[in-house]
Amino acid sequence: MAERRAESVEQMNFGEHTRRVTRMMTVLWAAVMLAFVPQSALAQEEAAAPAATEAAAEAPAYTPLGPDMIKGQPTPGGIGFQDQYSETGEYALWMHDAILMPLIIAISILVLFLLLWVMVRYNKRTNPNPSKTSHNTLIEVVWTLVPVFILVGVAIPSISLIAKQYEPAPADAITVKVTGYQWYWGYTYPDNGDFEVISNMLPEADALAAGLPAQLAVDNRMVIPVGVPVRIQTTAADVIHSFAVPSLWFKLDAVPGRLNEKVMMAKEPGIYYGQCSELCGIKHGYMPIAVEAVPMEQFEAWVKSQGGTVGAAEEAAPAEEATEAGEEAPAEEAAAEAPAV
Ligand SMILES: [Cu+2]
Repeated sequence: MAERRAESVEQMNFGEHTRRVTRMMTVLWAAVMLAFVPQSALAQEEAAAPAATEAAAEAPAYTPLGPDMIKGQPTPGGIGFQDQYSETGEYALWMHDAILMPLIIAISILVLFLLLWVMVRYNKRTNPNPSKTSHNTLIEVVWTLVPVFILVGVAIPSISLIAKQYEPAPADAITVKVTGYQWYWGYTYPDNGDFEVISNMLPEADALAAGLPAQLAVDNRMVIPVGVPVRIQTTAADVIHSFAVPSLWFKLDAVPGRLNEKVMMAKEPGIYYGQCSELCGIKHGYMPIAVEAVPMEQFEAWVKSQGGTVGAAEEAAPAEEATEAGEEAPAEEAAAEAPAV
């Protein structure tokens, strides 16, 4: 019996060990990234400096984020989720790491232990006279109720995660209409003059020359303000596509003739990569998504640089205090995070 107990303890240790190794690899990766960030950040600033001083006499000019600001992208050999940069994503990651994984590991180890125990203790040789017991009410009640409690325990955070994911956008949220085309993306900003940005994958050589990941980097990113809920509406012009950005916990099908809606929110400035996630034709694998989250002033400067308008919605609608307060709060929040850029 003691030996068997030791065996099960060893298995538990192995589970812990695996987690620890995964954690260590994540920390190592982060350390390597940190070591490279300062140099590339400096290079970026130097390169951008002359242009910025000329143009930014009145309004702050828009400067695209450099490779040092890439936050959401797949990593070689990664087996877990990408780091999360939205509240929903953080909650989902917590549910996976703190509830689902420990539960799955514990149940797997328990079942494995029970199987081994029966095989070793109750085989024909060690247990020649089997028990004739056919009913045990207590055990039957327990093994019915325990799984019910486990399922209810999983259902509570699970249902609240679904609810969080489909909370409608606040009335003053900025809208971006995402259109899937064979095989590229179009981003329209109906609240800012209705201009459309067409986003194509960069050729591999161009991406690598710019220090960006091949097959993820694009010519024109979808720019959004940071810390503000963005109403994403997806549709498609030809076949079904799917707009997915894992590090922002976002995936929504883009269906021709339909408009799907979901809130996107980035807590930190950065570049978040994604890919079309619905098999849509021969170049399905070559229509990546790049979301760039920047502070509100940078977002507004970008909108102007695209020929769009800023604040048109406020002029059109009667100037209600509630609307103003609603729009100022996120801007302040974004400004507070600005030094991180
Ligand atoms: Cu597609």
